[in-house]
Amino acid sequence: MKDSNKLTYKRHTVTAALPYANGPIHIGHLAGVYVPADIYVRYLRMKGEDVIYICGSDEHGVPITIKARQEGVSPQEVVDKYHELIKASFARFGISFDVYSRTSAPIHHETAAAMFKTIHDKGLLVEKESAQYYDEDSKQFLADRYIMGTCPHCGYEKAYGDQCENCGTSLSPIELINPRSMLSGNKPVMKETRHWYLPLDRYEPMLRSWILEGHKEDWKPNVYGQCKSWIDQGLQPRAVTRDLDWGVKLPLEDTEGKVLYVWFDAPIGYISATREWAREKGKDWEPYWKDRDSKLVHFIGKDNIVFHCIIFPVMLHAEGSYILPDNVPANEFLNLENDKISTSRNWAVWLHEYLDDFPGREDVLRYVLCATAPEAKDNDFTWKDFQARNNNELVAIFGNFVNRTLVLTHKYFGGKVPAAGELEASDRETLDKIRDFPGLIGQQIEQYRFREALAQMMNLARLGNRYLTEAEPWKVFKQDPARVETVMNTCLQICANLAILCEPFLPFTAKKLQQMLQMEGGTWQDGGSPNLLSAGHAIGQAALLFEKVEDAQVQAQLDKLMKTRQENNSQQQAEPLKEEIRFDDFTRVDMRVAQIVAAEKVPKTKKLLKLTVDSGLDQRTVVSGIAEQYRPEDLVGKQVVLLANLAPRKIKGIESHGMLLLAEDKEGRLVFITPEQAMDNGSTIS
Ligand code: B3M
Ligand code: ZN
Repeated sequence: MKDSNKLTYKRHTVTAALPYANGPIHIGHLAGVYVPADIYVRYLRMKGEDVIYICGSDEHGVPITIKARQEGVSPQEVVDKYHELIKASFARFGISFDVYSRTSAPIHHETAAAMFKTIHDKGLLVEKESAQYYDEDSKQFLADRYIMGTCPHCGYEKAYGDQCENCGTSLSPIELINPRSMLSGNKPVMKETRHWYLPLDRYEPMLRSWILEGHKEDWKPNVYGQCKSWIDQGLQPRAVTRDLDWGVKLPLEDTEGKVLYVWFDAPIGYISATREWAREKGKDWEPYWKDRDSKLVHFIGKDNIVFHCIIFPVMLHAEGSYILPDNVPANEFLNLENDKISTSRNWAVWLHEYLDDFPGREDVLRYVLCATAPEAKDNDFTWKDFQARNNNELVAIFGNFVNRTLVLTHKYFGGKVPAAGELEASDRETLDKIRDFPGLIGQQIEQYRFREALAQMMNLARLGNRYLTEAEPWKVFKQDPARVETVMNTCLQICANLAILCEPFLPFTAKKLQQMLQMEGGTWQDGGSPNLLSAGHAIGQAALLFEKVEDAQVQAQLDKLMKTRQENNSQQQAEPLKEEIRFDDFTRVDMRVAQIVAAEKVPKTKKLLKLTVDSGLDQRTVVSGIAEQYRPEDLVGKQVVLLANLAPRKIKGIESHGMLLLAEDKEGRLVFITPEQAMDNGSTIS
């Protein structure tokens, strides 16, 4: 099972998560998925590897039908609009997909239906009748998201059929009190319907040996950890069909009104996109998916891990003729100015807007997103940091070195590369170091450590900058022009190396620099050579590679965000005041300073944490719906406010003794109320 340490592959199949075609691309998507994947494939191509980079729009699923309903247009109109916008902005940004397809394409419907049929005909799906909610007015079964009702756990009246957004509990529609259809507003009725399930439980041994034993070392800890917890919790059969009229129709008799579940069809989109590419290029798609010498890598965000590590591999394995992914380098999330990126709150930097606001500066964003990529933990994008990285790193180091080198070459040698004379120790040392860079950078890229790889690339520019500053050709030229010939030759070789080795990260810059040096782009193996430009070669004019980002530009972006924040706030009125109470009503409430001493996630819920708190009176268990805002490990030691005399109640089978106080805004952001200074646990609050 263990293919992961294999050193040579014949070809690489690299996929990037298919974005939902219900909104534009933002920096969170880019930093998490598309920029790292693009660096990876550009590097492989430069090494001469056979690689395809696959993506496309994910155009099915309930969020798209809901959006269409809200806007009063058809789902096809929704996806047409965003597919074009997304595709164009990726292209402008230099994301070098070999194909950008879409799941509403006929080739995808055909591929997905065939995959389902094969698995079905092998008898590997389980068919089950069950009662589900049906809206008699609109004559359709209701997706979980189309049913609203009162949460049985917290009493929130606008809970969805799959989850209560208030307390975070995952729900099934039948648990809702007072269910109503979001299509008609009526009470839905229960009606029998037939669905097909992928029995994930039967694949547990295969998943254990493939992932838990086979990929312990090479998968990222966040990815491995999530897989392990899913498998350890016990896998359940998963319905892979839905009663819906938007999606891939089932290729079976008598299944009118049924489509494939969006998470069944979407990953097959990678395969259909490959087929589309092969058809256009006159190639064979199958080796990329079926040959054991092909290395399949999925770039995704952390919320997609289970689908790419468990469900899709089980589908591929069940079908029988496919390889499984070699790695799934999932990233964590990027925040913006200390706040979660959110499409609905418009809290984002949208790619198409950035490209309009900063023309010709694609690489600056690529650089900053790679340098701050949330590889191991969530990270924050700020415009100040964007400016600082541009001005202090790209301009001051990379750009400055290249510019000084080109200007001096024109000044002293009429724009011709001077020949290197006798080498001094410092020259030799520098040239020796250059040789190591392709290996150093490549090694990091191959291990999906793109931040480190980028830092290494910048070290090459730093090396050049330092060498030039120390050699001081401007002081030496008068007495010893021959020495300056050697120095400038070395600097030019470093520039030429940068023009090659920066390409995966900064493709536009690489092009520009190659033009300035009048050189052809090289292969990765050409990098490291101290002889990329031969003596006498004429270089072009020096132009600035990077320009400063001015305060006013940063301010304009911050103003834009400020405006969004104000708009969001003005749309929100504060909750109305509750009825008046008397002082002794209040004194019956016993609140204490307490401290969290242990925290863990409640299995199978998205939002719940099980906390052990020291109340000063006892140690007790409190279940709290904060798992999306806080990581368990960050909470231990925190002092909080405990509502201590609340009657115990059972949440997800765990008895919760009291409640922790949090402030919540209209957007559902939650923050703890904490004592302003450390206090003894058990201190009273009044
Ligand atoms: N469209 C979800 C997402 O964008 C989904 C990815 C599909 S990958 C096959 O998070
Ligand atoms: Zn609830």
